Amino acid sequence: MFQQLRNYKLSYMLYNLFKKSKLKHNIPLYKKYGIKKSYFSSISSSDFAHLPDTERKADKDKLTATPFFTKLSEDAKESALQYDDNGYMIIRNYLSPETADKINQEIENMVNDGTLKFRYGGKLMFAIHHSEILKNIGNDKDLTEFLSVLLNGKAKLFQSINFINGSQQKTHSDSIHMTTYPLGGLLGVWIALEDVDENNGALHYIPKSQKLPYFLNSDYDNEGTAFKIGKKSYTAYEEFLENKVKELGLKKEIFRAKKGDLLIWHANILHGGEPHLDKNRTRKSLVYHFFDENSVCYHEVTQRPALFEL
Ligand SMILES: O=C(O)CCC(=O)C(=O)O
Repeated sequence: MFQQLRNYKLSYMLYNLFKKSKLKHNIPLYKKYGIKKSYFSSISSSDFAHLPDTERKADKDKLTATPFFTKLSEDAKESALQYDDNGYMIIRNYLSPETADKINQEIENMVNDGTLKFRYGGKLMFAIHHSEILKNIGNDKDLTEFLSVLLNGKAKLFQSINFINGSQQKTHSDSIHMTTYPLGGLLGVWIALEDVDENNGALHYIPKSQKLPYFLNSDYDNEGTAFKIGKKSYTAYEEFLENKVKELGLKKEIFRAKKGDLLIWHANILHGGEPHLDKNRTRKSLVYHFFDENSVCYHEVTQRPALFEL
């Protein structure tokens, strides 16, 4: 019964209405983009289909002038300069092993005392609301300024996810979960909190796949109707993408990371989690997602506007 109600846009609207203080940031944005909907209504890419899309490119002069960039190693600088082309960049040793250990201890304490609970099959969501250290890393001024240039917008921390084990998530683009108008207004920042390789569920990504179209509801026939959201399961999206990857002959890479290494991914890069083969090892890691404050942010599949908690 509850499951069925969840298919109706009206149920989400009521939920949104209840949370409306976390949606008010959309009022000026809807006005700016001419969206004639209330800010607690359902919203999806079909509401923006008539609008032009703008290509986001990181301004190289601005990027190299950021204090964050100037402090990077030569390898990380090179990686940052290729971000637009590759769809990701890597910074080795971003966090010290001591900081990573401190985070791991805080997460363990919060799991043990019930502050954090595993959701969606192994995700510890929004630890930033309970941990100063995680909040401070994600809100670091130099980092967010740098990310803003990569985004060609204004980066705002939206959420954190901690993992104890590998997510084993199938290849996907974050733009199906955290879509924006204009497209591309999202960044993922992934940090290894211990050494990670192909045996303990490494992160994988497909270089340059951010250049593919943004595959959204209409691409896998899941748009729904005026009253209902699309009824296909998320698995249908994963299968659609798996076929695309095969058809295009795309090759994934695996991020072999040392504790403290960081990878930034583009809103549309295809990525996921490798099988977690060695069950005797954990795979502690952290992801921050940042939205562009000047974009409308929503969940394409359920057509819900994103709630800003911070
Ligand atoms: O860490 C992983 O295994 C994958 C995480 C991921 O795909 C995501 O946060 O979007």
